[in-house]
Amino acid sequence: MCATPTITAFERSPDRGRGLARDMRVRWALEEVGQPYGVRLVSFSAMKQSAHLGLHPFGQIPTYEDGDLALFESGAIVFHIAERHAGLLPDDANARARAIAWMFAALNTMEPPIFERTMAIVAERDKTWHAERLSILEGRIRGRLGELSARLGAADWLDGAFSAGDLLMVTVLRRLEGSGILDDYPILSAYIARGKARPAYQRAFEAQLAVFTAASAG
Ligand code: GTB
Repeated sequence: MCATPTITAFERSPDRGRGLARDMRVRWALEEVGQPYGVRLVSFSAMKQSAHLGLHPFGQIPTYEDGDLALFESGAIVFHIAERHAGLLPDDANARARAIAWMFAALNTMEPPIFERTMAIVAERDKTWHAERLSILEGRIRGRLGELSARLGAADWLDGAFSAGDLLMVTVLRRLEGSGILDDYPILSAYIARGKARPAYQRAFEAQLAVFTAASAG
């Protein structure tokens, strides 16, 4: 059994407590496996200073420290948690490999165009080519959502029981909430809702929201 790990999260998340920052997926994984954890909150300036850069070469959150292990990259952290605790990866070797493939699919196939769409909206709105860029990205996203929806079909989860692949996929898809895009993919909307209904998700969500609420009150 591990000592209590410590993760880092935004001192004041720009998402205003909507659970879209990537500490949410780490919190959720820790809640799923029943591992208590501590959180060190970091400001944007602290993230770029040497103490934090020693943990995270790109000066970002989340990080994960457990004894003499320090990790960055939310996917690597979730994988580490899933490997060391029961509940997020199947025991059967082939099923485990497939669940890991879904983790990569979430982060490597689905997340890039979805994240780029957010960046286009946040950072490229004033560009002359903004509308065209957004349309290209949304076309790409819709293509992937259609494929993912077809694969999921009537199943609850991507491959048998809920796994770290589902956990990452739901956090990635959640970034489209409020865009209207998910309205055209009812299978995926229901999938996201199933993920969000999990008690572990709700505990993780409340914990990150409490940080934002406290920061706003202070
Ligand atoms: N690939 C890395 C991982 O998966 O861990 C990416 C980590 C990352 O992008 N971290 C972001 C960060 O630290 C926070 S999650 N940014 C500060 C910086 O780079 O200086 C990305 C994020 C930020 C804000 C919102 N939001 O406001 O909705 C959502 C997600």
